[in-house]
Amino acid sequence: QAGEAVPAAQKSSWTSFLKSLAGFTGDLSAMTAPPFILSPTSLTEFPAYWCERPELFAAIADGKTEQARAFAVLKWFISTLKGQYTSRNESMGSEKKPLNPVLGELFYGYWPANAARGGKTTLVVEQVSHHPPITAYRIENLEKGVILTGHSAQKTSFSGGSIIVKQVGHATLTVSLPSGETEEYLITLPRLRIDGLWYGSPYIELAETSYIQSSTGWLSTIEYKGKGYFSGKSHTFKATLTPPSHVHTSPHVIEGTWHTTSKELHSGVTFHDVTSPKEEITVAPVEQQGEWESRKLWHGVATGIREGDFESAATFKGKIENEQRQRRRDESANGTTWELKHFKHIEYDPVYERLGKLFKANPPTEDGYVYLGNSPRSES
Ligand code: CLR
Repeated sequence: QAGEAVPAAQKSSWTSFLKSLAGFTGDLSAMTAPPFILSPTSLTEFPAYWCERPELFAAIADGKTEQARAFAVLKWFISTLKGQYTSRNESMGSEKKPLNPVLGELFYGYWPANAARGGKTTLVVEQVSHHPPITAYRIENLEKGVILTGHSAQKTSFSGGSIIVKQVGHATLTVSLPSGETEEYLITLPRLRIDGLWYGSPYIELAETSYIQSSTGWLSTIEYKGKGYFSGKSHTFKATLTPPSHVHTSPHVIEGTWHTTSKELHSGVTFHDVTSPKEEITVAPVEQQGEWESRKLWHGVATGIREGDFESAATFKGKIENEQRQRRRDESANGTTWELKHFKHIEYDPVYERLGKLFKANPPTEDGYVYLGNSPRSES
């Protein structure tokens, strides 16, 4: 039934939200939505999903051959999808509308070192643009020599009752080998469809194809299907890891559902299994955070949302927005621009250009963000 999951008092505001979506293209994050669908978490926290199984991230460095490392990268990537795309359903009952980060917003955290994964793994996130929203991130396990750098933006449209989200941006992963050489991987991102809107309980389905291209020539092609497609099950994928032309081994073919398990087609051996708990990132307590850190910055708003005090949430949100507007006005009056802390924008990402050619990436070039370092507040 329509609006089944919507609180009675918010049904009409949900309906008008859905109506305003029809024919809409662009930046969904700036749209006003009814309170029941608001999440207290900012989008700057989302890059943490890349590393909630830090041992799989670290294990990439343990691969003894080009093939073994490409295989490990694919396994780590597939194992992040459950967290990336279903965790709000698990923690809050449905997909929700995240807080729209402000320019310069930061999110820092880490996963502690242990024997299984070697060194500490750190995350640095910065909101590098507000209009349109773009989030840049860096994840490092320096002891293992595995580094992920990426940026994330979305283009949304509305079609057939669903929100279609094209992910703009990409990630690059580098592995420093004992030989001193560096292996690179270009990671592209799947398309999202947000279904269940009519009922007021949105959830994500992945669609189309994404790629992981290694500088060694190994290529993973990952196809996503939902209910009603090849297996009929939701969250289905098929990944094919193909060797470079000079290597004469047969490709690995993997099938399964990304939120549970998958198998290698020919051997029947389990490929990935995310039914065990993941490990959330460790973040400094709000009292110890700086002004620009996400949980500190949004604390008032998040508390309001969590406690159902939407008036107070709106007041705090209004303060943040006014302050932002004033900053932008001051900058244009002074002829200055906001300076990023950890990243520098580049028109063309050389890794994207070089590796994208190998599988005819579309688009053929993309911009990127180079990590500048400038370590955050140190955590121990
Ligand atoms: C951000 C990058 C992450 C993966 C990811 C997961 C969920 C996506 C999010 C990205 C972008 C913003 C998003 C969200 C789901 C819903 C939300 C598309 C791609 C939109 C802005 C809000 C929709 C509002 C309805 C739920 C009402 O690695």
